[in-house]
Amino acid sequence: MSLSRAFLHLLCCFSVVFSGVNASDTISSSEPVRDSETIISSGNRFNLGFFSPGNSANRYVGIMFNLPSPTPTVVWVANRDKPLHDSSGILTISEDGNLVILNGQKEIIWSSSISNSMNNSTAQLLDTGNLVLKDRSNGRVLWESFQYPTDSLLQFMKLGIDKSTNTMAILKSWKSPDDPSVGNFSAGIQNRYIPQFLIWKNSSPYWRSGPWNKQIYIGLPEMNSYYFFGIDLVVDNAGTAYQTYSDQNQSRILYYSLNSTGSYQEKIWDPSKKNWWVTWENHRSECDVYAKCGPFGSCNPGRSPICSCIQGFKPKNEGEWEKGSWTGGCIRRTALNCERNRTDVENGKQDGFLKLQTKGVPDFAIWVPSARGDCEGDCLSNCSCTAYSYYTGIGCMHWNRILIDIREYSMDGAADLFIRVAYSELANGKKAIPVAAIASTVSIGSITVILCGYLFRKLLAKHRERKNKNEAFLREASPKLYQEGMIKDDINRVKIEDITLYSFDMLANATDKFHLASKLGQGGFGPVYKGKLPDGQEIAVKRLSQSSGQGLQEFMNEVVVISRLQHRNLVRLLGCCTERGEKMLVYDFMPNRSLDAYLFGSCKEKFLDWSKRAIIIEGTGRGLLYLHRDSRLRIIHRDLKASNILLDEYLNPKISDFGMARIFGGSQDQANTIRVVGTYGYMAPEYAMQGRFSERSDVYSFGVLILEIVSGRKNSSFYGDGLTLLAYAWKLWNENNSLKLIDPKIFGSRFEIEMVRCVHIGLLCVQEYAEDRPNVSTVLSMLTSDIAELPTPKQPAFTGGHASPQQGSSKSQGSMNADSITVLEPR
Ligand SMILES: *[C@@H]1O[C@H](CO)[C@@H](O)[C@H](O)[C@H]1NC(C)=O
Ligand SMILES: *[C@@H]1O[C@H](CO)[C@@H](O)[C@H](O)[C@H]1NC(C)=O
Ligand SMILES: *[C@@H]1O[C@H](CO)[C@@H](O)[C@H](O)[C@H]1NC(C)=O
Ligand SMILES: *[C@@H]1O[C@H](CO)[C@@H](O)[C@H](O)[C@H]1NC(C)=O
Ligand SMILES: *[C@@H]1O[C@H](CO)[C@@H](O)[C@H](O)[C@H]1NC(C)=O
Ligand SMILES: *[C@@H]1O[C@H](CO)[C@@H](O)[C@H](O)[C@H]1NC(C)=O
Ligand SMILES: *[C@@H]1O[C@H](CO)[C@@H](O)[C@H](O)[C@H]1NC(C)=O
Ligand SMILES: *[C@@H]1O[C@H](CO)[C@@H](O)[C@H](O)[C@H]1NC(C)=O
Ligand SMILES: *[C@@H]1O[C@H](CO)[C@@H](O)[C@H](O)[C@H]1NC(C)=O
Ligand SMILES: *[C@@H]1O[C@H](CO)[C@@H](O)[C@H](O)[C@H]1NC(C)=O
Ligand SMILES: *[C@@H]1O[C@H](CO)[C@@H](O)[C@H](O)[C@H]1NC(C)=O
Ligand SMILES: CC(=O)N[C@H]1CO[C@H](CO)[C@@H](O)[C@@H]1O
Repeated sequence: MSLSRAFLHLLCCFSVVFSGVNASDTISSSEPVRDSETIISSGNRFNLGFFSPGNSANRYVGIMFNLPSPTPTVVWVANRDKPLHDSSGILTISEDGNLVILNGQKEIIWSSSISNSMNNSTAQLLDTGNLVLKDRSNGRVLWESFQYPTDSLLQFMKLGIDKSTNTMAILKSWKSPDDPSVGNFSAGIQNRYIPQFLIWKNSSPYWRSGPWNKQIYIGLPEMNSYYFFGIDLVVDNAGTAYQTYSDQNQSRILYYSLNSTGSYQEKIWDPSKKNWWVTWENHRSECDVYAKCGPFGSCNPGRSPICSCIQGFKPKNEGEWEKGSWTGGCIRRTALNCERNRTDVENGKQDGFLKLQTKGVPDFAIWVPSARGDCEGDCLSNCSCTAYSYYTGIGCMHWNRILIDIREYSMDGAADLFIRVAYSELANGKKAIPVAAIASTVSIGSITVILCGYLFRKLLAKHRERKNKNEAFLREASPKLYQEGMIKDDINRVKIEDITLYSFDMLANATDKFHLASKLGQGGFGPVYKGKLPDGQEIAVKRLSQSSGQGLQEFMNEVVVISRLQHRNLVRLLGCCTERGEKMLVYDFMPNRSLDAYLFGSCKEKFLDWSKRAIIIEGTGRGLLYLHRDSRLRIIHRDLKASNILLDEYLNPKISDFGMARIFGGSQDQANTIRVVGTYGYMAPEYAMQGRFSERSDVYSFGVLILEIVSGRKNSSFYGDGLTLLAYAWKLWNENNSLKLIDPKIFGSRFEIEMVRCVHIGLLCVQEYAEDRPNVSTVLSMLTSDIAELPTPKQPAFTGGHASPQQGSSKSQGSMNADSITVLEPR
């Protein structure tokens, strides 16, 4: 009974896809496609046939992913504006060689409309999802569906303008999920000065990616990491500018589509859930609407109100602005000198630039062929130039007159923007850093990491001397600015490529002379202070204590290594200070502190629900994967733990403290270390016992972390019968009772299956033998359910004995107790 019902259900699901399958993937006049028929591409990725969208009864011809899903995922529609009203339609090749849809009366309701037609052509559905019409005699492609996209972007499709074929492809949304006719939104590549991805609502801009810097769209700093698989933009002087993508992983099904309410999404097929998983979408906050805050207004979704005028500007209409009507934007507080009439009193004082940090650049950027050092001066010399920015991969950008669609980011990768203001604004704006950041940037060209390390040592020895030299350099490079005392502040920050050296005085001032009140906590190697730079930027200063074991070499290691690593799940190192025998590291400040405060603190308002915990687990995994695999350096963290996971304002996890990371040579995957570092409780047995570390020892720590996040208990806390977390988790696992491990605060939230799955994955990570543990990419696949069947874990390490409380804070092998050692036979 139930079996036959299941069978019926199955039949029902699959009938959409498999009914009346044509053996071939081609259409010709003798082999047309009727309403009840389907053709399938040679590799089974796509099919083509008639369908009815949503609740509509109309019939359309479309190309769909060939997936076992009850509702087809349509990626292309032929007759989107001309539906058939019954099932008498037929897709065939007409006498003039065009691909056509005929209705029951044999009237042409849609045609590929090639004028110089052949009378012997054939159409084929390729495995890329492209339907091509070819001349059978010479194989020439006459028409292809990829040149006329609907609302979906598939791999290898060219979105934008291709001058070589003189075609332009843009996505046009459906009107509604029930109606594929052309809707209000469209998306494509705009190539005005610097190409960018743009979504239009009707014909006005609606959303903007920011300019392409030959690697990413700079308005999407998150592109630096995981999303946007293999996107590339092809640009040439003839006017070609199109975007394509090709996913390295051919077994993954990934595409982009623009839905009828203007949401552009990246989706990946989840075979186990038989559903699409939205991995990215354009619209994540109110600020993701074009020109939300009007001219010279800046949008920050984390702020209330979200709009503010950029420095030196005030609301055009105070009353409206207060009421939340921001589209009027802002105007200058003080007119620019270059705009004034010569008779004016304040004459003579040059305009200058204010630096706005990590802003998404405004629209209408103009590329100018100026060198880095000339970008500012060239802007200053033309009164209509209101701002400039220099971005690696693009070069110098200028803006004329109005600045619109400025967004602020909490992420790495956004550019700094320099806004032209009157001299008096420079002098008044105490918070602003005056010009010259570019001038003071000691540009050493394409310096390598190794050279950098060498330079550092030199710098340490000769810092004072160098500082004087810098002053001299600046005086020479920019005499006017120097005289006006504008660059004094910046001498305290000398930039070498990505690493900034801060002066001791500056950091002391920023942290109120390292006052106890600005202390954030005590890390492994010394106290961490919160500070505020003169330009208002908040920083965290880690002041390494002299007594710490960390030598100069390790310190340099950390500085050079971390500053090269950029990922949304890693804390950004801004620079360091090595004056007066001090060693200090300057990081981005993370307002929401570390994960342990949330997990183990009693604070009610700091409660993390399951979805946040899941995001933290996954984000941490991604950060770790980046360290292990995706950064050019292969880095083992070696001290991953809850207190090293910091949370940004949106509670995204960021891994911190790479002080103990080591750079691996490409071929090595395991190394011996002289001194064992790390935190007991998170250390893998082979590392704790023998100092052998590898990616798998980080996986071990990650496993402990997963179990802590799910259970809300510390690794060191003890359960009823004196068992550690790991031992307890293992005991419950063997009793088929993993549910009992779950944090009571999140229990009962209908995600128990996911939680138990996480416990399972955590246990796989902490298995005693490193070879048994999965690598991080496998762990991530398990977490995201790409891998449905999980193997059975073996016994974890450190579960043979009872932990003793003294182990808590020690961080070397000296603290192993006898019990554990008997369990852990060195191999
Ligand atoms: C179409 O086919 C007819 C014969 O079937 C032939 O005479 C004619 O030249 C062909 N036209 C083209 C454009 O190939
Ligand atoms: C069309 O082309 C095919 C393959 O080249 C050939 O076999 C067939 O005879 C042609 N038909 C006509 C009408 O020319
Ligand atoms: C499309 O735009 C028109 C006119 O602006 C509006 O009336 C309609 O509601 C819009 N449709 C959708 C789906 O947003
Ligand atoms: C490729 O994609 C498949 C399906 O999503 C996934 O199972 C597999 O882990 C991916 N492989 C890699 C190397 O990411
Ligand atoms: C389009 O996608 C957004 C974001 O996922 C969603 O909120 C919206 O409902 C979708 N629109 C339609 C018509 O499905
Ligand atoms: C400069 O002078 C012209 C004509 O004398 C006047 O129209 C303009 O408004 C003046 N500009 C400013 C900024 O005062
Ligand atoms: C200033 O910039 C504008 C806009 O790019 C340009 O049209 C104008 O020629 C420039 N003026 C000078 C003096 O270079
Ligand atoms: C630190 O603050 C003092 C007094 O506020 C000031 O005189 C000094 O210039 C500041 N030093 C730096 C490097 O900002
Ligand atoms: C910390 O996270 C909470 C959300 O739980 C958020 O409301 C708060 O604004 C964040 N704190 C800061 C300082 O950003
Ligand atoms: C746990 O479940 C498995 C299979 O579901 C079973 O073989 C095993 O005996 C169970 N163990 C306990 C302790 O109930
Ligand atoms: C991770 O492990 C899986 C399975 O053992 C293997 O197929 C994959 O290549 C490994 N990935 C990396 C990046 O080492
Ligand atoms: C055994 C032990 O307690 N190990 C660590 C558990 O995690 C905390 C921080 O989350 C560390 O301070 C402990 O040393």
